[in-house]
Amino acid sequence: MTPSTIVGVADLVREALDAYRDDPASVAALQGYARRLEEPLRIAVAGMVKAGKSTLLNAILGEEIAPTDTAECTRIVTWYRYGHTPKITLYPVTGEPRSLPVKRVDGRLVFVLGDATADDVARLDVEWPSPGLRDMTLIDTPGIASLSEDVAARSTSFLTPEDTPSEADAIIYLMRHMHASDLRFLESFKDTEAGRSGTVNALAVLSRADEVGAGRIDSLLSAADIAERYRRDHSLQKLALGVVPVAGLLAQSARTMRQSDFEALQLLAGMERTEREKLLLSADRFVRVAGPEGLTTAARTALLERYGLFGIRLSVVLIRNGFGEPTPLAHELARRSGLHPLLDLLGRQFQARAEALKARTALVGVDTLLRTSPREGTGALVAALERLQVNAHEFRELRLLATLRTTGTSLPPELASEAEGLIGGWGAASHVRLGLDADAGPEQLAAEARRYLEKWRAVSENPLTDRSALEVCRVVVRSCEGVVAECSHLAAQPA
Ligand SMILES: Nc1nc2c(ncn2[C@@H]2O[C@H](COP(=O)(O)OP(=O)(O)OP(=O)(O)O)[C@@H](O)[C@H]2O)c(=O)[nH]1
Ligand SMILES: [Mg+2]
Repeated sequence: MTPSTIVGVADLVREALDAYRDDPASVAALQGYARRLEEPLRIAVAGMVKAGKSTLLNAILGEEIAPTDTAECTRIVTWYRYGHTPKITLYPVTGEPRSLPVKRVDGRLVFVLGDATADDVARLDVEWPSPGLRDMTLIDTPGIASLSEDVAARSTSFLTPEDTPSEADAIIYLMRHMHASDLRFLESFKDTEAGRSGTVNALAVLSRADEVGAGRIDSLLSAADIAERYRRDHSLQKLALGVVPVAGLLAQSARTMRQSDFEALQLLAGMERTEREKLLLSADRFVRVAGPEGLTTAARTALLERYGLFGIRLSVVLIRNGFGEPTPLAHELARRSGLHPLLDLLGRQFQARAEALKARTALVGVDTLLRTSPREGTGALVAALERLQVNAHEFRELRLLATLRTTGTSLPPELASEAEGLIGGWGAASHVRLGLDADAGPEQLAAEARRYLEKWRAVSENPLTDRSALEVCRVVVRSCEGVVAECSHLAAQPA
């Protein structure tokens, strides 16, 4: 993002602070937007009840901290942000925030609410020294479309509030099947957060992907097929930047594999084949039927909870095929869980354009304030805001991306697809825009960007190009110029 846009947005917030200085509520909101610009990008993990949100959050961080399957705390919006030392703060609906003891059972945090119930808690804030949190704050949210409307309402009012920007800059949305309520939610996230700026800032995850094929060893292949179908589904395409299948439980446990897990899996792999197949026939049998010597019922239950039947079956196959040490096995399981493509998308779609997404949230906030509480003398602010929205190239890219994915353009499909890549639709990094490998050198990048620049200038000057496509051409040309400038600058620097 060009520094001028960030500076422009920060200046705008400052000027608004001055204009509303006698209104404490507006000042607090504006100070919040200003702080958000300085903080890491906020990414919420959302989805229906038991979609696997907390488990996936742990998998992304590579640590089992977020509690899963606990009755009370899954109803509370919980923030995980970077801190040098672990610290938990409870923000009640009314009253002063207070610290909670940092208590962990089996690795996971246990929130000791004391006399308070989930209804009394506005949010929990966990500071944690997890490297993954250095450049993103993750927010675990209660399930939407819960049986309890009250729980669902907490997430919707948090993620898609009526008259303020969303607390999250982007979301990872989990779904086990595509449901009408999933689409409705994504629709409202898009409308609230980005409606006026027309942006897509959600990634969809086909979660608990190992369960798609009832835990069969090819479950993830079936899940990949379904995800591909969703990806091509027009109603989802315009709401999410990508759809990836992830077996979150496997990813979480693989990233936190313990020696005792490995030994238990080794015992299973060493069993006689027919005996093992009988044992691994179903989750129920796995717990009920006696296993190999040394693997108690309690140990089997624990293993099943951590890896699922799919994870156990896959581990056994892998161990039998030569993965004889915990670390390589853990890496292979993580790789097969589908987590890496998600992390890759997170990096390309969210983190690489974090500044633009944060700036946009701030603009939505100031815009809302100016519209809902207009006052004399804010005309200049309105004009400055509009100028930023219209002219800042990052916002033009985000808007065009949404257009290409929704209404489309009059460009031929192959050009539209090329435009989508060049404006950062597959990721904001230069090599991704140009469709080159990550190790492409600056000279190669610059040459390729120049080639695209010339091509798109020609498209825009071609009399056959429809007028309505000219704005697309302008944005693409500007994006190419940006990449040329950046890469030429890099190429000119001593190696
Ligand atoms: N087989 C399988 N089970 C999973 C997976 N992800 C989560 N689970 C299980 O599903 C249950 C719910 O997981 P959570 O991560 O707590 O789901 P959640 O969406 O946070 O649930 P709520 O916060 O209560 O809405 C737990 O028993 C998990 O072990 C997965 O990828 N595969
Ligand atoms: Mg949860």
